[in-house]
Parts: sequence; structure tokens; C-alpha cells
Amino acid sequence: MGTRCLWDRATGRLMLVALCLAAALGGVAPTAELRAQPEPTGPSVKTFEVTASRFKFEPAVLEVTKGDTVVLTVRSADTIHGLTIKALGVKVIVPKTHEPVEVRFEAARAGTFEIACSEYCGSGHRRMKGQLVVAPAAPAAPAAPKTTR
Ligand SMILES: [Cu+2]
Repeated sequence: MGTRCLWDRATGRLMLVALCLAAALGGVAPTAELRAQPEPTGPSVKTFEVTASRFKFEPAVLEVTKGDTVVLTVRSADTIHGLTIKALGVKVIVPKTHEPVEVRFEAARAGTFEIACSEYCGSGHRRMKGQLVVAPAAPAAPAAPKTTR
């Protein structure tokens, strides 16, 4: 009789634990499903607000994926500048009026391309550089680890 009673209690406890576990799992599952959704791949439009000033571009490094349409809205914070990416045939004059200028192009090639200032803007003009980093089109395999410099 005594053992029987203990058994019932143990079974009850087990069932309670099982119920709690099921509830917990049920609560976790939707989050896991959301996280499992793959990121959209393929070409898209990447827009950047770029500020040119003596003697830098901000942000200095723009990262896109091959095939992306890149839209840059460029403003000058001080004087006249230019923004060129020779390798991709991009060139735009950035007026000193702070008026934004827009330049749109396709990131047709993967690689790292220099962004330079095309209008003489002072003693640091020649070192006024940025980078456009065009990653290869999204691979099916997991992305390679990012290299840092
Ligand atoms: Cu310049």
C-alpha cells in the first residue's frame, strides 16, 4: 500500500515535469522558427548617406554585394569635393552648398575599389580616400569568415 502511494506521487510529479517541459518547448519553438528563416539573398538596392569633408569620406568603407544597385547620397560638410570610383566609372561633384547629390551604379564586379576625391580641396586632398568593398554574390555555402585588417 505504502509503495503504491509513493509510485502514484512519483508518476504525478513526472507528468507535471513533462507538462512544464512541453509548455517551455512550445514557448521556445516560434522564436526558433523565426531565427531559422534564411536571410534574403540576391541583388538588392543598397543606399548610403556619405559625408565628404576635409579630408575624408564618412563612412569610409561601403560594403555591398556583387549585383547590388548602389545608391550614394553624398553631401559636403565644408567645401567642394568629388567622389570617384574609377574602376566602376563613378564620378560625381559634391558642391560646397551642402546640397546632396545622388549617384547610382551597379556593383558589377567583386573586389575592393578605391573611392577618391576628384576635386582639389586642400593639403590633404590626395589622402582623401574611401573603399567600396563588393563581396561576391551570396554563396550557397556558409559565408567565409570575415577577414579583418
Ligand atoms: Cu579633395
